[in-house]
Amino acid sequence: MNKELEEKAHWIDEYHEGVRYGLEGKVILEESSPFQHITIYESKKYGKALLLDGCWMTAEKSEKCYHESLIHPALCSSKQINNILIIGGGDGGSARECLRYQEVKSVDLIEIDQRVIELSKKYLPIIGEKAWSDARLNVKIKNGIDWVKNTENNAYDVIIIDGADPIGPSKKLYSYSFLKDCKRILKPGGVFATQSESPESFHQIHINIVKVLRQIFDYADPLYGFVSIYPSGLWSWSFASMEKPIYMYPIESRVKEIAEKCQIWSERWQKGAFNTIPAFIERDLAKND
Ligand code: SPD
Repeated sequence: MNKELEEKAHWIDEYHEGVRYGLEGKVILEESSPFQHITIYESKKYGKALLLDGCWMTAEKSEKCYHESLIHPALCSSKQINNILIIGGGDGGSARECLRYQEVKSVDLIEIDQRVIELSKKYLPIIGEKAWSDARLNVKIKNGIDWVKNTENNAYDVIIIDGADPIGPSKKLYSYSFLKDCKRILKPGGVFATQSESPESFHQIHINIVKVLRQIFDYADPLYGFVSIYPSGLWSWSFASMEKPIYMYPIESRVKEIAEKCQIWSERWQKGAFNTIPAFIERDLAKND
């Protein structure tokens, strides 16, 4: 951190149910878009960071924990990975991870808030990296719910939901009707993936997401990892498919292509991450309600 920043250092906290999750640093920019309040922050420990409506979304030095965990279990296992849909993901990190695969022919990134993309490109270019100039990436500034509703059946090999928390504008990204539409537009042999909150800080929301996925798809399972800047640090991502839980079984050629480039994800890590389900979560998921 430079001297000027050192002098002005203060804290930003995400508040959640009587707990604060904070980083020391300095606000670089704050503005309100038509959709949300956006903050760009320079933190002492994790580098530049993005907050939406006061919640941590990403930071330069912790984003790999999130993006690798969301993308690689899906892309390593889907039968085909020609066409990928990302809903949200305006910082570019999910697109970057998808585009590491040679087999990927197109990635449609549907982000509702143009300012998130503009500010991420300007202040967090290290996250989107070369994805922004990759000819396979199609960015559309649109509402993801409408996009999915208006897409024909069996359109995508992999669907990734990289949304904000299910409060406010992103709530519908976790609803039964939206997720049912996602299944409709997923090709047979495809994999669906979504961030699914912290089993500790957002316990009931996490349970609800996995249960809704299990109502819609034949198989759905959460995987657990860490994102230090998020509430509790413990985070989850959930994967769903039809006929077999194929997301559990990475395809060897893809593992070979990708593993060396990853900081967190590996075949071994993924196996453990699906298995570190806390006992009380397993019990809660088994309950009928
Ligand atoms: N509390 C954070 C929930 C996850 C939000 N998505 C992060 C976007 C990173 N591309």
